[in-house]
Amino acid sequence: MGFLQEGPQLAHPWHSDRWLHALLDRVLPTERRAALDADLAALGDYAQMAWQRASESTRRKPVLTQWDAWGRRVDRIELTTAWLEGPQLTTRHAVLAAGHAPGEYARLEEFARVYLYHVASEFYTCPLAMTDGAATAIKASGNAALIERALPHFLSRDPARFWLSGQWMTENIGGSDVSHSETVARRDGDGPWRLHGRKWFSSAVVGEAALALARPEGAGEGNAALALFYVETMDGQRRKPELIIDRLKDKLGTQELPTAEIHLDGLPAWPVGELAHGVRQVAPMLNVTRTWNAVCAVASMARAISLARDYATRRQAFGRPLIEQPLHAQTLADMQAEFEGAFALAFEVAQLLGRVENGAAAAHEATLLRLLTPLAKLWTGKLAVKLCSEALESFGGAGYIEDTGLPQLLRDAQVYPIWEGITNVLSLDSLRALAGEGLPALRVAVDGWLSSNDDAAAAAAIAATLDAAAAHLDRSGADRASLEAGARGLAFTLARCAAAALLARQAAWSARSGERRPGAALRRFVSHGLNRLMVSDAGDTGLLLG
Ligand code: MFK
Repeated sequence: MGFLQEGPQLAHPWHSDRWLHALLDRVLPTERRAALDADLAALGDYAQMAWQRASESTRRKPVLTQWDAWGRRVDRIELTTAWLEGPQLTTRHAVLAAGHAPGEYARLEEFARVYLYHVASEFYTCPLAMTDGAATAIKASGNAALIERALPHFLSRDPARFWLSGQWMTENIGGSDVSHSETVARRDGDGPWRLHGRKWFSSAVVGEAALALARPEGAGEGNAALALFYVETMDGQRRKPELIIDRLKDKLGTQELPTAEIHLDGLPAWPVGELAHGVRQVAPMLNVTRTWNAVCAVASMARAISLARDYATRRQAFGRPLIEQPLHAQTLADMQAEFEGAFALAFEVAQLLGRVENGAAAAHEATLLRLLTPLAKLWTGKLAVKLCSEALESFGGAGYIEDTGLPQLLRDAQVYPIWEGITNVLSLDSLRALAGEGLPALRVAVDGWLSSNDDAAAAAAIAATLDAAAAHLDRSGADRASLEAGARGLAFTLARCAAAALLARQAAWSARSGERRPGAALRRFVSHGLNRLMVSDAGDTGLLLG
């Protein structure tokens, strides 16, 4: 046998993660920090076991069986092992319950768990995100009956009581634009509301509940006439016959996740709030699932970089390990700095969410959260694809070979910019947030994050870029078309400014104990540039597309 290359080893995702350690050490009171350790270590153990298991087994996908041998409609879905383990594992480690516990740190403690668990979960985190979002939207609705009925299941620490919830919005006619949704809610006299229609992407179809947009019969056109309904899918052990699974989607990635096309044929439903303005009512859910999207995107980046870095110590080329090759090292360090910025921003959103929900936020922080949520989602989604692609390339040909487990990272990452609103839709959403006091709130926050900063060059770059963003907004503000055309560039610019200021805060804190690494991440991140503003000539755009 000739030369055999050693494959990459996965370092323990919790014990080896200096960013999460540093964040939790900086933010959490000592006793809360200590209480978290056992859950995080266990989720890290699970992630390492799952990586090992995946490398030793053939990949499986969920299988839908629609009819049994005797012709009975069953719509049974066989799940992968990680999915079967999901309820037990996540209730034992209180992944969702932690986020809804009282106290301003609840969301940070939840998302630390999510970050460590996500890649190993095979996207069981998707329905968990929706369940979290459904719990949040139902709480926000103030609907006492639904709160009492659903939340003890959604937030249970007991797998036997635990329910997953879906989010049924997308229809053939609209993904980003739900205003033409065709699902109708009908009511016979005093009987229950019943939903009739077709939902085109149902990611948690194995769940026990869902929140669904539907148009009450006779209500007008447009999205204001849509209402938000709560449904339950199971009748004891059997799926309700009014919920029909047409087929599972054949997707580029997230293949363990059984995303389905479904028909609702009179499924009983309860209004969550008033019988209109369903989009407004579902918004708290969207903002929570977008935070999950950002944290999960960062988790995928962490995995890709961890493997690429490890491999660079094991692979020799041109007489030395890859990590000693200047250009390879430069490439990995560039990835690292971008990842650290994304990590800082995603977890800032998680902390803000906890503070706002628990009444511990400063005056500007609710507005800041509204702005940073779409920014974090859209920027981390794009970055995950870029970094996972770069990580695969750092393995050369091996990165393109299925049974290394590496291509899956890239395929899965491609979902982050798509799910929960594509980059352009999220960029437009950030304009909604900027229409109020979004930019002033960001400036107040950035000033606070930079208060102990000693990197004058970074502070100057951030200030100059925020000024440029403000000038850009002033210039294009009155012209909606040019404001929208530049929304993506503006969103990336603001996300990068926020991330740089957050890196500066972490660097200043770490420098106190002589830790110089975060300062290097800040310098490298800023050197990649903060300004991504794009002002393009509308006439040229027309010519190019003509
Ligand atoms: C592992 C990772 C975990 C992630 C889980 C992923 C699961 C993946 C499954 C899916 O992808 S499910 C499909 C997700 N679909 C979307 O995310 C839809 C994308 N489209 C949008 O986001 C649109 O912006 C949206 C449909 C929400 C609204 O578009 P419209 O119809 O133009 O809304 P409009 O009229 O501007 O807003 C209606 C109301 O909602 C307004 O409030 P008012 O009624 O009080 O005026 C808005 O201010 C409010 N609103 C909209 N977005 C909001 C919001 N409020 C707060 N936060 C927001 N983000």
